[in-house]
Amino acid sequence: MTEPILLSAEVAAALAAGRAVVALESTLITHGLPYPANVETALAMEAAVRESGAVPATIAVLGGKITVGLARADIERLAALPSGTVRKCSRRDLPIAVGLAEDAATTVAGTMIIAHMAGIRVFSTGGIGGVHRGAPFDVSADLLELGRTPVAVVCSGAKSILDLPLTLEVLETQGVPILGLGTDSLPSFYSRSSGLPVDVSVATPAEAAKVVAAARRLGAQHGVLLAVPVPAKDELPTERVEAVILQATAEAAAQGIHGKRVTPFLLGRVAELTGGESRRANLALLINNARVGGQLAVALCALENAGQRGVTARNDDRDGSSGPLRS
Ligand code: PSU
Ligand code: MN
Repeated sequence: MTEPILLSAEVAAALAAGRAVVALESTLITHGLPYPANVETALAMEAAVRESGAVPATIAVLGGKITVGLARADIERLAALPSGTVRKCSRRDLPIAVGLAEDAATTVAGTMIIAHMAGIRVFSTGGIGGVHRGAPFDVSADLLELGRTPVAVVCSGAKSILDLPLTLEVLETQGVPILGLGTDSLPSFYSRSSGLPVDVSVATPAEAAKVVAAARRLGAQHGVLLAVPVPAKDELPTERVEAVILQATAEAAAQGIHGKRVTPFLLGRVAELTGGESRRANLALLINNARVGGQLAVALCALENAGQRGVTARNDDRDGSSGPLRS
């Protein structure tokens, strides 16, 4: 007995035909961005995936049903719900949301789990969770999920609300390769570089696809991270962001905010304190990551379809019995 998944007709058809599909998360809609920027961004990300030739699959739990490929009306409904009324759904929340027939928005971890259940190999988002500054036991379940679920996650690193050096240590322990698209350095969300190294720089999404395909051939049970810097024209200066983050982190501590509320609180405060500037960078990188995710998914399909033809051809040669001219 396994939990059924509701797939949209378009996503079901794409998966059945072996075409490229990119998963998108829903926590950024309910807890990451304010209304109406959240709806606009979610729809713009779907459009960017399509422009790359892939099919978008925004994921959430709706009335307890695991849903892959939200309709526009579903996205609009989730986006307009008052913040705090939708469960933020990471790994431990999934049985609660499904068992109690709730609406829930999936985090990076929650989205990876469902994408993998549905057979989707690529997922695009903005920033992953990490290890919190000054609270090294507050390790996002996203990092552990990357260590246990084979989905490629396209992101702009993690926000520097987090302790990025410790975040990299946990990813190393979890066995997660980190690829930088056109960069040697881990991006820090609003800024193109954190100064910390990635494992390897790849020139194109197609080169990243070679690593993702190899991980699959190796039977890897872990994810791969493709880190993509925010487009240069939309970058925010590191110093500007840092001052705001220190203030927001201090406020969270003073107000006794903890657990799953920490990240949404910090995201909200940083957005308030940097105003429109941070929003522009945020939207630009989300849409760019959706486009890159589409390119990665398309390249992965091309590689693996070519690989399958290669295997068939060799088998044909060996048994010498097939091929149109031989019958
Ligand atoms: N970072 C962002 N924007 C977000 C999130 C993180 O810049 O919207 C969301 C993602 O859904 C991520 C989650 O999976 O927050 C991490 O929450 P936590 O730190 O509680 O694990
Ligand atoms: Mn946490």
